[in-house]
Amino acid sequence: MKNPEVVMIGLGYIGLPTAALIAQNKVEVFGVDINPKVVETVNKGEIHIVEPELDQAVAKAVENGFLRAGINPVASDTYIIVVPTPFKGKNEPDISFVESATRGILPLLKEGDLYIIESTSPIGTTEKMRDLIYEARPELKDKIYMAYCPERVLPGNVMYELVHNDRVIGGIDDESTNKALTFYKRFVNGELHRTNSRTAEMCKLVENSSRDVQIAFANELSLICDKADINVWELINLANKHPRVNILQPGSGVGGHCIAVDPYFIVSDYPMESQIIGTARNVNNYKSFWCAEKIQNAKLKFELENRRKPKVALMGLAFKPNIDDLRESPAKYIVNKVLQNDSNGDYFIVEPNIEKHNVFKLTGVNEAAENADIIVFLVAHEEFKNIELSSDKLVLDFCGVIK
Ligand code: SAJ
Repeated sequence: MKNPEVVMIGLGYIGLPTAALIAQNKVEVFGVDINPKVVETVNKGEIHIVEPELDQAVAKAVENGFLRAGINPVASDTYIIVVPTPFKGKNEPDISFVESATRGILPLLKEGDLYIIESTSPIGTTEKMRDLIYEARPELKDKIYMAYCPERVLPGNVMYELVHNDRVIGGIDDESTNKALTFYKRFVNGELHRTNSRTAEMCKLVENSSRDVQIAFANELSLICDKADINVWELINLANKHPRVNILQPGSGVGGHCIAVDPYFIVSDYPMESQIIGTARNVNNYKSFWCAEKIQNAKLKFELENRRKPKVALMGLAFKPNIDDLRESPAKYIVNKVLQNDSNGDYFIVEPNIEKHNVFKLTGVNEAAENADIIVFLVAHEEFKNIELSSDKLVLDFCGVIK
């Protein structure tokens, strides 16, 4: 069998859509994943993650013979590393998956190959991998091209954004940057911006940290306004009428696998210098804890006033509005915390974007809203915006559903 033009290592939320996009352009891609189930699913032309339009893209690419998958890498001209970079210990980035993916292709590398890392990585990772490769294969020194090229796609809109977003491309030298740029030009319509690998690594971390800091500002305002008896939604709306002010929205915390995670890559390596970035993480984490406390207090108050326990509707489990993704979700954290403290309570748990959950018994939106005494909005899903609420209900709106 002919060698594929591209080997994609890691078939997750970014690797699989990227592999499908490249294959759609009639370029042969071989996807690699350590999970045999993922490999089997992809080879059947099916997908193991939720992302609009990805199912058709993978089905077509596999049917047309441009995408196949395996457990071990095969020889190619371009290798793209899109594996997870989790944490070890206390918020310390763990690049061992990037390292083992790199070691896996060491024997396959040859002069002229292009090696790209897309995984979110601490500063200096690409240079570390360059040193690792040169040490094991000294004859390849300065003879392969290496670059860091982060993605910046929004879950739920990945297939569109992969093509249309601008990208930052940072090589270990100018030739590498040029080679990577020529490669991405074949699939990306957005502008491609040249830099070095360290700046590209930092750029990815800074984009998400910047959003985290801005959300922390909004969340901090929500705590202050709660004490000061000011409607934070009205306040932000009014402040944003200023031509140079653009405050984001407070919520029940910050979730997902990017914004709540990437700032720690900076904080862990530059703890003294990253005071604001670290504090923003703490503020956003504290916001979820504060919401759980607010719910407890509202329940106790209701019980004292009515001499019975309230029925509580907990509205939303996803990590942000209008998606079904519960990973790293502040809403789910709050629901768990509330239930932990009161396992005999009467709760309706609502998540309109999923049908069934293996831990939580789910209730429909209207049924919960009609029967609960206290209604807590944890996620601003569209389905919640038109609920008719009778005036006897106590509402805790942490994400501006009612405003
Ligand atoms: N959130 C707020 N208030 C806001 C906006 C968001 O509380 O005003 C919360 C959301 O509810 C959610 C969290 O922040 O819990 C993150 O949601 P998000 O929509 O801001 O971002 P993600 O995590 O879905 O995707 C981000 C994006 N990064 C930026 O917008 C800078 C995306 O472009 C990145 O590609 C992605 O992270 C990633 O993979 O790094």
